[in-house]
Amino acid sequence: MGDIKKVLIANRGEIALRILRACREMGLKTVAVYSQADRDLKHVLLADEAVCIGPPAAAKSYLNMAAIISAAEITQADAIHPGYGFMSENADFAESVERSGFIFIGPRSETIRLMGSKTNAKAEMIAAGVPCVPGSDGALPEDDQACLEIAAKVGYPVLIKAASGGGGRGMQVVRTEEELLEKIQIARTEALNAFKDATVFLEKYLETPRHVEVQVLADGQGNAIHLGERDCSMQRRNQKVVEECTAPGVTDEQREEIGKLCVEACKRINYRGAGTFEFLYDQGQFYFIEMNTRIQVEHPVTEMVTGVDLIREMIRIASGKALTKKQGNIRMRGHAIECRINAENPRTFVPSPGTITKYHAPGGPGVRMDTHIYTGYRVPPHYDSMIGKLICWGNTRTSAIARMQHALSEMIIEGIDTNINLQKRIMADKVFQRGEHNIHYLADMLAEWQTE
Ligand code: MV4
Repeated sequence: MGDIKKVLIANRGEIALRILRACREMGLKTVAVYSQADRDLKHVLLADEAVCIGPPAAAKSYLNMAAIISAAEITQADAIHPGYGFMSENADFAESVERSGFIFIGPRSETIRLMGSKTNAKAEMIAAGVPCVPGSDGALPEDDQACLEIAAKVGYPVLIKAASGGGGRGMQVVRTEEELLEKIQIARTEALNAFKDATVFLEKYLETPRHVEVQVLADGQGNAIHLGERDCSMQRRNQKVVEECTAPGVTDEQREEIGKLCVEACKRINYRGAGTFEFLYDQGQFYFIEMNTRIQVEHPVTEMVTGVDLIREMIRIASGKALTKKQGNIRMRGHAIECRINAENPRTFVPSPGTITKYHAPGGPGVRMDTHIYTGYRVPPHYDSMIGKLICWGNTRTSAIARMQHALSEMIIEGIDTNINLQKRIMADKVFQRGEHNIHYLADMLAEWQTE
């Protein structure tokens, strides 16, 4: 592992700007790579160097490994930060980056590959003592009778998942024995089409869990710490809408217990970088589902509560430095909430690209707006509709919500449709305010609003 003097940012939008800012604070040079649709991105204008890597379609630019590695060669970058999405969890990309002589700011490619297999990831967690959802403990066999026996033992309802899946695609809920075998077939076909791998496994289906995830940092030199948990239950169609740190109802004792287990798991797989352990949280119990080996969209809420700059830590770790922070240095202070700001139609949720004719940022104490937008910026139609994240901190969850409500009403975005009103309604919702929502709540709430 060598020195890092120049970082290539292999991403776009707010996270590219976030990474650029961290680099500047660390005295590192930056290289922006951008598609033809992204010449006017804020971080492209601010970077020391910028390289166009291809046409607007992500497949031909931000997902083009050769173009990105060539840009690193031309600019003599030392390291590549993948951000989230795009190539951030592509083990082949991480491997190519390192084989080309650059530092991948993230885990070793073998770790990304290991966690990409949900069955292998679960086996590691079980070995490390991390609680998992009861299930088939590995791939379902071909034999029908064996599958029926496994499901009967786990108990209905069960959920069939793709081993190479993740993020919720291609799952099948099975409520009775009669439908098990056909649903396994459907799941296998979908998994093969979506992930080129027909391997599926089975778990007990939890009906109304919350989504709680634990943030970790590890240096690949035997040191690992956790930075508490986030609740990401307010979501629609597997897209998170609101996230918060800490999770309502999780006690300091529970945090310490689950955090310790995640740290153990990191040490077991010799994890390196920032990572997230995803759990379903049901009746006060944690059940591991998958591990994300990248920085996540919602990382700022953890930063606001712990005071740790996660992007900075990722870069430090990638340059071979050992973790300086010990678990005892990490204190959870207050509460932070993030509202994702999307350019979308408020009724249909269809993306709403176009020119932002007016932008006024919210501000004040405990208010952080992570965004690349500005007045006159044109939101291109080719990418994700998220254009920013509003993060508010407070001493208590109640004061964080109040601050968020004021910040949302202060923010002005004109020229495109946004979900700001949806966020205002969520913040004013009594069930959310009590912290009693689960992963199905937003869909139910939206259905009710439709009929009002
Ligand atoms: C589950 C589940 C219920 N029971 N597993 C969806 C995304 C993928 N990461 C795992 N997912 C789920 N796994 C069992 N055994 C419910 C979901 C789920 C979900 C989880 C987290 C956040 C949002 C979700 C939305 C629908 C379903």
